[in-house]
Amino acid sequence: MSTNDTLIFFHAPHTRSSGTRILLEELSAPHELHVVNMKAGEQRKPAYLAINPMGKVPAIRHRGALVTEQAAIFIYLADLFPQAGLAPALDDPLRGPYLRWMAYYGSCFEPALIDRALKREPAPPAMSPYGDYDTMLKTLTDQLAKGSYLLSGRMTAADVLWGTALAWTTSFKLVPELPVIMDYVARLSARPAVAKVKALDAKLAAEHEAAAKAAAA
Ligand SMILES: N[C@@H](CCC(=O)N[C@@H](CS)C(=O)NCC(=O)O)C(=O)O
Repeated sequence: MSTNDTLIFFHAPHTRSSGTRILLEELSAPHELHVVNMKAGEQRKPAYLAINPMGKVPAIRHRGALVTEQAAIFIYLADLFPQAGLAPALDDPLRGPYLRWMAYYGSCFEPALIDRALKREPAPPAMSPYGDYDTMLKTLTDQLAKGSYLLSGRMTAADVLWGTALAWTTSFKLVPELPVIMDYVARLSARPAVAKVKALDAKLAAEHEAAAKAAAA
């Protein structure tokens, strides 16, 4: 039975929320899964818009509060389960860089990616939140080149975010398959949590596909 303390996770298979699902696995975080069937357009229906007015996943609800935006969700969850060791503590010198790379994802990487995907003329570098695409990417790859993980030797929740994001963005050819990126993606993709979520998501996606076919018949 759900209580105010139940962690509710709103998820659709094969979307950005799959990364959150991987993090929940990595954290061994007990949660209640609420599946949003995007094939049926549930994300734009009143029931889901009442939860997240943006109509987007991932979203979580915990202790009466809604958390959206991957970076915020990742920071929140990794702090909520400190025993998993995926969040540098507040007084850890790595806390600042950890937050930096979480925020970089949403404020630099994603806007750059969407401009590139849509072949849009980017804003002038001084006005753009990410400067220019090449500088944005080089800043990231220079960091990745320093060690196995974003914060060198230590894997954190930021790697779960970036590992999943770079896996789909390289496969969509939005990010070049540079060795430094592909090595990182391979390292993070080899984790058991990723295989587990892949299988769970494949099952969910098949159910949504079958429901869509049945509705159309
Ligand atoms: N800014 C959001 C973006 C989330 C997002 O774009 N989610 C997509 C799935 S990959 C979505 O829910 N799309 C549904 C829609 O807009 O209809 C975040 O970082 O969490």
